[in-house]
Amino acid sequence: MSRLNILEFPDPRLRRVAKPVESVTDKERQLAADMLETMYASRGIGLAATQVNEGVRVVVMDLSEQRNEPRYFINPEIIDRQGTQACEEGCLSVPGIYAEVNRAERVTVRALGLDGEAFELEADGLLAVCIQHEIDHLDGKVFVDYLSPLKRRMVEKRLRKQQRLDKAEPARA
Ligand code: K1U
Ligand code: ZN
Repeated sequence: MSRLNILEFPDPRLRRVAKPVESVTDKERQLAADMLETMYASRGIGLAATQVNEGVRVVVMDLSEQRNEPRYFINPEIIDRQGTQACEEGCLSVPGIYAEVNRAERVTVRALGLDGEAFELEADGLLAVCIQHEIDHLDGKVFVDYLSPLKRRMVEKRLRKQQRLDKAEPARA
């Protein structure tokens, strides 16, 4: 397994719409394993292939406390949504920024697993939020798109400053 580089907002590559996987092969399984390692190393609960500059519809997640219940979604689609909820979101591509976003409260997602078999999952709470957040990534959307223009400009300014500081003094490994 290897750790992948996570693109950071406002990188234009985060705006690309990912292509469906035609058939699930070892290539997709290897990508999913590398994405999972990257997500765990970054202390995230989800990661979409777009964020690691791979243009395919692959998502990994793990919301368990022990970080031992990985979930894989290939070609995920929301087939039903109900209610609304406001949830504080973060994003590994927008480091250090958290903001409340309105999402559906409950969703039903249809996807393929790593074995290529279709499955459906009903989700609510943080799992529902995370699924919607990750599918947005596959469609080239980032959670800051839901913020007001003023808040979004503030986020962009803060990130530009942080990126300048990181360039001047890269974090030691
Ligand atoms: O897609 C990503 O960038 C991963 C993102 C997923 C996510 C978290 C929270 C709400 C929606 C989507 C993260 O993992 S951010 C880091 C994190 O672990 C976290 C942040 C806020 C609440 C819970 C977890
Ligand atoms: Zn994200």
